[in-house]
Amino acid sequence: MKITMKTMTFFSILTIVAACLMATIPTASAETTVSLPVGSAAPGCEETNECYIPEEVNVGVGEMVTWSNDDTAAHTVTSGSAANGPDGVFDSSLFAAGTTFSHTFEEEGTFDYFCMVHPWMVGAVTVGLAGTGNGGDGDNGDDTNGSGDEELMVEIVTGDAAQDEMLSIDVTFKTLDGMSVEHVNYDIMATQGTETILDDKGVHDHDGVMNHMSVPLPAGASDEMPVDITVTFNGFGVEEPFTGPMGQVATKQVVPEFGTIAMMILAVAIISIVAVSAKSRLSIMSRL
Ligand SMILES: [Cu+2]
Repeated sequence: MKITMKTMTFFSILTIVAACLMATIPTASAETTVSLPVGSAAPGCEETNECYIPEEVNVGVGEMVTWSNDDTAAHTVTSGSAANGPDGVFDSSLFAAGTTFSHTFEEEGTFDYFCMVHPWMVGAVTVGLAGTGNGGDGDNGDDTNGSGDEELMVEIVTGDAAQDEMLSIDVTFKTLDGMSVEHVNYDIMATQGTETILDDKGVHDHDGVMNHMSVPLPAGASDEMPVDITVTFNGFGVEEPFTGPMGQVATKQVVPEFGTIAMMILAVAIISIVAVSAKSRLSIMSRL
């Protein structure tokens, strides 16, 4: 009988040890990798849901996801959405081509994410066995923006983007009818490769037209070293709280080509018009 008791105690301890091992081993070893493929810095990958591959992954609580930047441009993996902005759950900030970013998910839920520089890049991580039952509802909340009638256009015009010269960036806000707007608040960031060349936060623009100058460019803008400009709209008003659609992001990529066409493009500057709307998703039109 005593032997049995000892045996039972022994097995209870074994069971506890085994339970601990089972609880920790899968957590430590599970890893999911998502690729940021070549070309995702240009719009188009969203048409086949291949800006992050795979676009959606499912992991257990405590598991890690690693994003591998297999592109030639820097990107971010930022929780939230382009429409509503970062939600603060995780953020890689800019990470360079050929590097990785990892995040361990400790809570159940569905976590949408996007690239701050290229907001057409979107993906989602669902955490927990219950999977789709928890967290995100798959609706990124256009309905929470309330005043869906305000439509704004951001015109981003850049000057010559040569090495060691400052890049001039004119930002003009207008309505879709071309009417000027007042008291616009926004953040503007520009990057080239891994370098941040302009980062102005909390800009207040009382007549809707503003010029920004970057630091001297590390390199002339090219296909390999494009300049990415991101404008995040923070609402209308002179004092907080600001009103109107907030957190919308407009982006422009400056890639002057060298050659005959490039000379013309550089001479007239490159104009890109991005419609920012609370109702519709970002639509991007280019105009030379
Ligand atoms: Cu990106």
